[in-house]
Amino acid sequence: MTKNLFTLFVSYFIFLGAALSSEKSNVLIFFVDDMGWSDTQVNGSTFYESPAQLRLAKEGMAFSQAYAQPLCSPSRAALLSGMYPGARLNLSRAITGGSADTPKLPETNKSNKKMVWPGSRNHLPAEVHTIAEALKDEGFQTWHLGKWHLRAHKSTKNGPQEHGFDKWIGVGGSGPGSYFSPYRVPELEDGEKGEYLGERMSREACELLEKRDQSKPFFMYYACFNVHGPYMGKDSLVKYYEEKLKKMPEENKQTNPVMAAMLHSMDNELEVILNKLDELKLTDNTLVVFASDNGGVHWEMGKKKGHKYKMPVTSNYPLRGGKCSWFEGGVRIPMTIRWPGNVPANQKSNTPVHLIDLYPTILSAVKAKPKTEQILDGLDLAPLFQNESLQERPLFCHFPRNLTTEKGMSGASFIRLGDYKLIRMYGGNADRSDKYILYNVKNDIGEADDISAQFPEKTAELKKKLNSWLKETGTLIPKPNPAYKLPRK
Ligand SMILES: [Ca+2]
Repeated sequence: MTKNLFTLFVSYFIFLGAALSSEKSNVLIFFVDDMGWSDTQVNGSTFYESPAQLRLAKEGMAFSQAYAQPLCSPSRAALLSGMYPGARLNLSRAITGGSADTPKLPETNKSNKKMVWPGSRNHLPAEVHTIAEALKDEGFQTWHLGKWHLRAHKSTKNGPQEHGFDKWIGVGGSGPGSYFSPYRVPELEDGEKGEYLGERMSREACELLEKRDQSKPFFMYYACFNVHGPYMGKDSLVKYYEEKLKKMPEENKQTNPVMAAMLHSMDNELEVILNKLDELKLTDNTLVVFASDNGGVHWEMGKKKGHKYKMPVTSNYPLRGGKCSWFEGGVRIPMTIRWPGNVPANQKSNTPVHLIDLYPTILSAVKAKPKTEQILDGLDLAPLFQNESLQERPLFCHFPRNLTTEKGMSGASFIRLGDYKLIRMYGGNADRSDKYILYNVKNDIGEADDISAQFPEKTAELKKKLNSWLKETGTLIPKPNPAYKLPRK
């Protein structure tokens, strides 16, 4: 009898152990659109209010040097594929009607153009094994909500359903038609007139969580519509920030009440979802990632489009540039990971990391492996969660387009290694050869001083590394336009 009881006892623990070890963490990625690194209290904003992000940072690890691509589509491709999309997939720009099925480098350009720029892909190729597919293979239920922006303009192919998602609610392109119903978002039913998009999407997320199949873990990719244009905030919030602005000290550089209202609403969406995880007792077993897809919009929102204020959308200060640029203001993003019991609480990591790291990090978190031959450009961030250092590696960006957000700057590729960032600006010299610029982003976060002449060895070392990477990936590289004619004087 005693022996039988003992056997029963042991079997129970073996069973329990097996059940626990086979229980995989859920994964939730809350991915904001166009939110700058400085657009949060976590990184020091005093005008914008972000209590849910502060909570997440307090309960997890906030990254002070996380990188994305400079635009929506390539960042979404980086996140879902785990690869550098500009170099590996020639998907380097936001998908528009002008993007191509198979991008090429044209032979020539118009005679008034100095350079020939490569095309950019208009979809996430079907052969990419996305993180959603990888998690589906591991038995996850997989949901996409919100903005997709990874299929050709007006196409219904290459949507979430072809990239591993079981369910999708909204498959948005660049931005919603409106933040108040009717929304004009593909595959999202309109709500009652005037319903607010952020509230609707977070409610949909909560319903998915409530109605989930409890026998399976879930992967929720919440691709938030906020805070991309059109710039529309809830009236009560806009009024609140208009009043708050009057009391802000002189040195405050973020002055747009509409953006403040949109960021506030986005933080509410996060709060609603985090509260639902609490209520359903899912918090302890869910890895939550909060991140943005590119820097803040630092140019003016004109009044002509119905925007309330003629002023910059946000300020990325102390960073230079913003969305659509390779300066830190365009590519450095807020990012936090919370995973109770696995990621230490209330930690800040200054290690440079990238959206491409999320794929291997999530795979390792759910004890899965990539496919043989699968290219993953990032690293598993697990050592950082153990307070160990991550192996030093270069981070890259390939952004070959004619850039217009800052005068005198053109499309470029860059490498970030240690404290240094070397940029190869295509056609950046007077003779249309490529110009190399070096910044120490630790000492000079605003990228004001090109130190390439002072540090020729560092410049040469990084130049070599950057150019071998570009060669290795076989990507399309801009070239001087053979048809270019100097304008007549
Ligand atoms: Ca974006």
